[in-house]
Amino acid sequence: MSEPAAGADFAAPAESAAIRVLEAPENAEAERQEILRGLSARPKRLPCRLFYDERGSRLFERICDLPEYYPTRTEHGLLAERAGEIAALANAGHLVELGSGSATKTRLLVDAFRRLGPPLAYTAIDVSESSLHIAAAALLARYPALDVHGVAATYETGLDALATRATPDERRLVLFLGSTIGNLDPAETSAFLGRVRASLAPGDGFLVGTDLEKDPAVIEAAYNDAQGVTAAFNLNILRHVNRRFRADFALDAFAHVAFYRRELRQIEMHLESQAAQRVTLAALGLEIELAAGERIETEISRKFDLDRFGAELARHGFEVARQWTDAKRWFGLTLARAI
Ligand code: AVI
Repeated sequence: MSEPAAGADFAAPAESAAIRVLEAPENAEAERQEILRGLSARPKRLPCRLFYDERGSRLFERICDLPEYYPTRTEHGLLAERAGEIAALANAGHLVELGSGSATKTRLLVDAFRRLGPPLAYTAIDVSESSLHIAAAALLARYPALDVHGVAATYETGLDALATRATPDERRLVLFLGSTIGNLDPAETSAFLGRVRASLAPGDGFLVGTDLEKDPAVIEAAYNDAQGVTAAFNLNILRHVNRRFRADFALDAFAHVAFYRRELRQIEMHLESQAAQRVTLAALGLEIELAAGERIETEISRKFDLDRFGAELARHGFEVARQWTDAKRWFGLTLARAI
């Protein structure tokens, strides 16, 4: 299929994607239990997906453009260089993206797959329905004929829903970019990889972006930016919890802390209580006490070694087709195939 003229593409109507919302009522109760357990544990913790309300998603977009935050631009550079090779190796007719993706990164891949010729379908799975609409509109504005779908669900529910296929011989490529896999701990990673593999047929592909181990000073700077955007992003989780669970966290009573732990190969973000305080989460019937200096863990972001990551994929029923990295070896892309 040849590239349509850019002018004609942008003139087309944008909103015709099929967006399905998969209700999973058990998720709401599971989330309440998770927050109750996390805030009653030692150390206290909150799940990092609570960063992403509307304000948090906008702050994350700003993080991606910060001079210190190298992962987004490094992965983008790699995709720009390698998209053609990825498309040829994966030879897929359906791209399934976990997360609704930044239109620019997704477009690099869609362009490369369309250059190969066969018609292409694109499905994004994301808990945020509004993010799906934004991503779908951006893609359809550029590719009016693209078969675009969205599934508003957790990755697990969405992958399970896509497991049965309308066209059984169509090859899929699942995209998991941005090193979001680093936000899962080792047990979660293992369960997640098993779930992805179970949703694929032999020969289907899995493209994963991973931030790589490097000088901790570079990593720490990326999570402690000079403009304080990451600090605002971290603190925003409390604003979100206040709204969702009728809580009374005072944002100015906490400070952003981020540091690299070499032994675990991960950077961690925490919120440090600036005084002894008591917080109520009325919707959960929970009251917690924090000592001065006590921290709430909000995120881990693991950093990878490509060989070890390939071995982990092999343990979950994949073979590595190819891996790419940038000149500084700061970020990696792995294309794996289900066996
Ligand atoms: C989404 N995720 C891969 C980001 C990361 O780097 O772990 C989230 C983030 N946290 C602070 N800055 C960016």
